[in-house]
Amino acid sequence: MKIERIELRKIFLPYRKPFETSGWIEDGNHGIIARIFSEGLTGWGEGPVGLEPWYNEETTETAWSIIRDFLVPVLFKNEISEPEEVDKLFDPVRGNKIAKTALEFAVWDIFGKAKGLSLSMMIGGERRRIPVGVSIGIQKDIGTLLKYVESYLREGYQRIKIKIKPGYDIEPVKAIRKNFPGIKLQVDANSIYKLEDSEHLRQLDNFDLLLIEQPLAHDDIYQHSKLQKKLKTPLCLDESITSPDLAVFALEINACRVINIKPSRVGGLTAAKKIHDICMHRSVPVWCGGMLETGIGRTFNAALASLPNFTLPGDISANDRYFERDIVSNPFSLNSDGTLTVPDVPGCGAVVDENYLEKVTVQKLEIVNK
Ligand code: OSB
Ligand code: MG
Repeated sequence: MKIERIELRKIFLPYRKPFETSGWIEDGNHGIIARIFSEGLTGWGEGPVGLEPWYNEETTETAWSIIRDFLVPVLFKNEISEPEEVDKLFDPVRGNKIAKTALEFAVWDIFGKAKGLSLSMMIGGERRRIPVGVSIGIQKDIGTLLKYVESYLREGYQRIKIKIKPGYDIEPVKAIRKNFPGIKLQVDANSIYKLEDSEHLRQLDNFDLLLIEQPLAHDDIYQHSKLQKKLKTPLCLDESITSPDLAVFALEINACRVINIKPSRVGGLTAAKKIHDICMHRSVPVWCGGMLETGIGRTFNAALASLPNFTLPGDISANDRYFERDIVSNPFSLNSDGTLTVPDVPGCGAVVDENYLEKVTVQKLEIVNK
């Protein structure tokens, strides 16, 4: 397949309420939506990049220029016969995984449509429904947090993840455990702690957490292995695992016992599936994280989570948990058993509301393959 034309958009889609982590606050999705055209078909992709480099090194501006100046030319130059080839074609461009994801996703979508296969079928997914939870940002006080936990549990979500930071970690966890003793609960620190905080973090062992996500530096693996030795609770890496090779490294040195796989953090579905396979082979459970994606990116995460080793509930909530109005007209809704249904139509399954997409577009660029 030869890509004939690519349309890029920067968007701003506001969240229902700002999302706060240990290190930053996000007011909405400032990501990049890519659309590719070939042989009368169209493929959609999303690079859920932040406006500022607080999660990883990328920003909306850097992703935009990397896509425009380096990744689009690669797609235009090469005839693609399978979507798995894109990961390798992009390899000479170092890092910039979220930028790569925007186009990699779009290629998967267009191939799915061309072959008449859903993404889940193309990658070997087995589950029709995937278990899901909610990631709750830092709240102004524990009372407010408990209200959110209560309402998400009432909606039927299978597990709760809360963001933690120094001064807002042991107490919120203790309060949730006291009020909701049996629930599946986990925490995410987004790299705010140091190895010297081991004794402090050890208190979390008292609350039967599923896991502690990314307590130490975003690019560290070794110190996590030291911390894991001191804790009973499994560590789970997010930020640190940017490639299949780093997943192998982390598991070899016991830096974690669980991996959060986000396709956008590793450059797309091909690398994400590789990490899934590596973990399955070693009997290490995985779950699908999220980057507060629009309804486009969310379909790719859901397809990934239909693979057999995604045994823990993912951060793939219904669209209305994030947005008042999404840019798709077929949002996910939560099934009564706390699952989402994996799309089973050709491609990613997102039906884009093009009028609304136009309204939330901040900048648009069309590039033709001449
Ligand atoms: O660390 O998992 C994270 C959102 C933005 C950036 C990083 C993270 C998150 C989340 C929310 O935790 C996941 C979601 O619901 O999409
Ligand atoms: Mg995380």
